[in-house]
Amino acid sequence: MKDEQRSDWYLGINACGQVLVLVNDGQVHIESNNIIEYLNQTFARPNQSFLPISEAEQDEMHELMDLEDKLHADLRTVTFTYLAPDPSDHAPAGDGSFDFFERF
Ligand SMILES: N[C@@H](CCC(=O)N[C@@H](CS)C(=O)NCC(=O)O)C(=O)O
Repeated sequence: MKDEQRSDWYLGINACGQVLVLVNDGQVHIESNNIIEYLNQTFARPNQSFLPISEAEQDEMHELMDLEDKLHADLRTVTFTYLAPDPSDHAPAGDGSFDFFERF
């Protein structure tokens, strides 16, 4: 909300300036879909996958993740071009709350 994703510090770990980023064991991970897969590979216990077990459900999950990935870029364009082009619009109200529908 404070555009911190555009700070030098943040751009140093994600040159795209997008949220989110995971730093684990000194390694930087970007792209939420890749982070989901990384978390599953790194932290899921045997027989306790975070992801669906069946191949059909995994295929469906990957289709949905791909769809979201493509849709997200379009939503970003619409948001920053038409809905909130001024970065000051991104700042939360005084108490830190943010009511998207109240603004538009
Ligand atoms: N493909 C990226 C998209 C990340 C993305 O668009 N993040 C948004 C927040 S949900 C963001 O950083 N918006 C601020 C900006 O683009 O400046 C991912 O899935 O990690």
